[in-house]
Amino acid sequence: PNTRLRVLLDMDGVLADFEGGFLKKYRQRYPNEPFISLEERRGFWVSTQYGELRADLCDKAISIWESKNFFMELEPLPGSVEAVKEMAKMKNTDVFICTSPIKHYAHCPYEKYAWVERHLGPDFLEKVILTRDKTIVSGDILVDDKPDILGVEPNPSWEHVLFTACHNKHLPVSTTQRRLLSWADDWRDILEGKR
Ligand code: BVP
Repeated sequence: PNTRLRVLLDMDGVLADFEGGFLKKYRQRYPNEPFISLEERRGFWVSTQYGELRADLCDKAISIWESKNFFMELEPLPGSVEAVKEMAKMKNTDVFICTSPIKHYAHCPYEKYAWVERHLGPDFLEKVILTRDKTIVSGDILVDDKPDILGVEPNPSWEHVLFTACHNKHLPVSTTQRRLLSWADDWRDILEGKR
């Protein structure tokens, strides 16, 4: 029997502040356009909500995360770097970063590796999984802020723990899906419960 616990951690919205980084750069680049505050964010897709605000704002939003240095310059979310480092040192625990790059590949994949090296150290580059389909990756837990994680595998091996973000905090609490409210929440207890 495998006694080790395998934890998969999403990057954007769990380790790196995608929403905060997006809003800051969107407002800098488009100071005269309307924007959606983090309090008003609803739904996972930023581009969809901007497109609903005004049709042309969908492409303006996309232009932000397709720009060079967007992913590289994201700030770590509070406590994320410390939590990952502590988790990776825990006995019988394997931690991987499981993240979906955007399809505009000019900068994003490179910058995701650079972010990991900078904030978590070069040894962590071994732990990066870039995939557009997380259901085919096996693990015990996937911590992710996206409410619906779908792909070709109908029964993924992991339990999805929903990481609270501005866009998902209003969703009704599911009876089946557990939440991690932030990195100050009891992630250690969630891990222990899966062993
Ligand atoms: O790399 C992120 C940004 C991008 O999707 C990826 C989500 O990856 P995970 O967090 O699931 O690993 N992204 C793209 C859009 C719109 C594209 Br059109 C968006 O609105 N929000 C978003 O996060």
